[in-house]
Amino acid sequence: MQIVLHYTHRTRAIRPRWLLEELRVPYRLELVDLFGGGANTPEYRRIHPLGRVPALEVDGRIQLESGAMCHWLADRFPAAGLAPAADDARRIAYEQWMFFVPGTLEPPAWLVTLHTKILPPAQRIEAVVPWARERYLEAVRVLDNALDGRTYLLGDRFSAADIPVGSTLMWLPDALEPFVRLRDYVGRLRAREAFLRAASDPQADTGGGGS
Ligand SMILES: N[C@@H](CCC(=O)N[C@@H](CS)C(=O)NCC(=O)O)C(=O)O
Repeated sequence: MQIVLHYTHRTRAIRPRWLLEELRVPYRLELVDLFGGGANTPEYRRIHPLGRVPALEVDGRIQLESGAMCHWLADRFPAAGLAPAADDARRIAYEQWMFFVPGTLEPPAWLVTLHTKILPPAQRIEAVVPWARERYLEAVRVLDNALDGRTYLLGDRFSAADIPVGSTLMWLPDALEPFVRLRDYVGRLRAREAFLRAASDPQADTGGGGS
């Protein structure tokens, strides 16, 4: 099986890269110069019609959406034990957390990031920020409660659901200040060898942690 990940460092593309590192399956990174306009070429738009990253290519078939990539890859390589089987009782929570990220956690986190860091100052709408931060914190509280007595979202074992959840929590570290359980959880995720490999800059001579 040939797996190619169209990748830009320090983007959501870390999610499938992290999962591939957890799985230890061979793959190739195809670097996309997103911030230099490299995703906005006709060639790249044939891969990702929106000109975004990541895009996953498996034997020539393309998949978009980082969450779908985590979901599919974990099911495709069951021996790694990163996704409970459909008849496993933990699958119910697993599906929930996988969809919680694009549906509930990420939208307000993205609004805060957009209107504080990404958009040019003239385009930012300040009034959006406290509202979005409160919505985000509501979702964060749900996760904090879910981790009561658990090492990872599903219990003692790391699963693929920890990747989209954990990588999104890393966007706004200050928001986690009051949540000791979540801070410890993110610390555990950051210390994983697969995360450190996935967070290393593929263009640097030596690796290093990032988000
Ligand atoms: N829901 C998509 C979001 C993809 C996305 O927006 N990626 C960002 C990088 S984190 C991007 O390529 N942005 C470029 C743009 O919006 O033009 C996913 O999770 O894969």
